[in-house]
Amino acid sequence: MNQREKHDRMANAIRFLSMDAVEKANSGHPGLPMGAADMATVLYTRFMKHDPKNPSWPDRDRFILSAGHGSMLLYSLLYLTGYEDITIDEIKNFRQLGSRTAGHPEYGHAAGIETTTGPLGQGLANSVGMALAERILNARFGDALVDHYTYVIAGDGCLMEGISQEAISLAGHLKLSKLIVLWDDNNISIDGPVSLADSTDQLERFAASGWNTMRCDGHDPDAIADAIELARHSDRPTLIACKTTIGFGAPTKAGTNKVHGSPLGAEEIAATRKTLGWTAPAFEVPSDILDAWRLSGLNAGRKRKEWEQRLAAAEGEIRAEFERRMRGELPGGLDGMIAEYKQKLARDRPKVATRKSSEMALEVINAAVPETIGGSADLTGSNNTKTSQTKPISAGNYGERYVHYGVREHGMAAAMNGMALHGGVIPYSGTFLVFSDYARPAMRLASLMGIRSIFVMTHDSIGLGEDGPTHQPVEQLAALRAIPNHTVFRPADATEVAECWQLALDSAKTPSTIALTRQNLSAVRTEFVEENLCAYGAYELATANGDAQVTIFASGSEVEIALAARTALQAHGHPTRVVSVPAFELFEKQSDDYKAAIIGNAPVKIAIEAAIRLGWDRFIGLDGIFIGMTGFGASGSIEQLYPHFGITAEATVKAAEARLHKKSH
Ligand SMILES: Cc1ncc(C[n+]2csc(CCOP(=O)(O)OP(=O)(O)O)c2C)c(N)n1
Repeated sequence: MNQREKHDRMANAIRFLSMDAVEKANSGHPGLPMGAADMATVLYTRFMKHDPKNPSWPDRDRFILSAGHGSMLLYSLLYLTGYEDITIDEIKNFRQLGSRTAGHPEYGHAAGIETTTGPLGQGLANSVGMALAERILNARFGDALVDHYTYVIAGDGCLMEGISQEAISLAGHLKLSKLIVLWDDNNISIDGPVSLADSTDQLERFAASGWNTMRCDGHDPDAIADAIELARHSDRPTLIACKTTIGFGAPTKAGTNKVHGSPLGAEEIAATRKTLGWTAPAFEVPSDILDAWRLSGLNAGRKRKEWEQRLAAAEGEIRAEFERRMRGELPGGLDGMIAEYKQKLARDRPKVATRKSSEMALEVINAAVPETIGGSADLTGSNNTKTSQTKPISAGNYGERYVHYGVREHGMAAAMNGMALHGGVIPYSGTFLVFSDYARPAMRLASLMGIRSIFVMTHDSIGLGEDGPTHQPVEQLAALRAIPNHTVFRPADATEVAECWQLALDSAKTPSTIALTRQNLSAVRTEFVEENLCAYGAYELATANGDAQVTIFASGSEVEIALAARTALQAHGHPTRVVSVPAFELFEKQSDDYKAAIIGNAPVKIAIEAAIRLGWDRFIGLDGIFIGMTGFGASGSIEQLYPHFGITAEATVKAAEARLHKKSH
């Protein structure tokens, strides 16, 4: 068998595993794996630095199948190269409940799945963060420990998605030259030919965004290899347009949308076996071909051994720091520094916006935690995400700690996810809370994957004032609270901000949103308590001077309104307690007894949040009083807006007393 025949048979192993698995599952996408099999075979057998036996080795090349619907391509590669997580039984159980081989690649299901893909374009945007994290760690730890490529296979769909432009323009700007994207240029998407909906010259577009671009025949292994080799030496990220035929080998369906997302059917599969000269039954890979694949995995693994020697030879402190960062463990000193900082806050009681107190907390954190990488989507001065330790990262200068993401919220959030997935860095970055809508698909994926991306969302209510309703979030808090495995923090003062940051950093498997104000807030936590009270999600901030007639629950900027209302109500003879609610999700994790005690049984329950009611019934019940927003905000000063929308201590007192009056009659 000559080299070309061997390549063809190795690629055909991917094709048949994929079409047979889709056929058995009776659902899935055979077209992409069949079309991209040659690209993937060249990449994995000639270039990929990976070790199937030690799959999470930190300096492995990252491979991202951005076109996640082609998941059988990835599963086939992992099985063939010898990843233990993906056995032939897993391939046979493709798409079945409980299998590792889910419909789309799910991060955490199996080693070798570097990120969850499926929403098109996300993987491509993650890859930018991975390639950036690689450069950041390389600048810190040197070529001996960190020096790898990030490879992507993207489809037409990934390139049509808007997020792709944010991703590629950021990558081009930062000259992430170790990022190599293989575009499965097959002219077909679901509705039919791509020409139905798009006539972009993709190479021109990428070139205009600062990329190196090439074309090749995506079924010619040597042409693909030559292109990848050139790309590896480029000073810019590279797009290789690999011209392919979707469903390559299927005699009647190849090259059409019929092969995109449904099983080929027994007849077409039999005909494909004939066309490609494949005699092995379903799920059997001829032993010489499986051996060749396994050998490629073994050979690739040698690079890991060399790397381990370099790590062993590294200076003890550097090695320990590298290993700590890659484990995702925070440095030991942080908790002590936060406790000390909280003591200072209890003394100073600063009256500042929580966005400002976030900056103050970050000043402490960034000094103690060298792996935090800050940023903003062009709102640095508003988000207060930059501290004295963080200088801008730029092309060729990756040793710094601040990313100017540009006006690219979605690309930013997805790149942050890529950084978190890469490991060794902890990304946090900001925009206005209302624009979380622009970042939300990536925020949702951070939650689904269970990774530590920290989203700083400032200007968190009508309190931002004059910019008006386009900029004033009303439903965003509820919308973010609706995402499973996502903690939405809304701290009320500088102490709560410090505690929320500590919780966000400690939470390695849950992403966080920290909602912060533009306006100044008084300190509501005036005594030093070492314990992190925000960890309870909701806690009693002020007790009632007697059997509580009223409980007021509030978050963030509305806590001080709640406290003022309490003072007035108590002066009128109505014992009132105030519960601060910095994080709904953490409250739900407490014991039933704790939750019952916090909710309490005051006859009147009120919640105050300058946002919609959704979610607050959990605290106040269906008949509780909600002081907040019922529609969009308005342009005006904060002094006008809060009274205009009835979010004041006076309105709270009035509503409480009216209800108490009614109850006593
Ligand atoms: C954000 C998003 N929108 C829509 C889809 C549904 N979808 C899955 S694949 C696909 C077409 C993709 O075409 P292409 O990338 O060319 O893949 P190919 O047909 O070559 O397999 C669409 C619209 C999706 N997965 N993600």
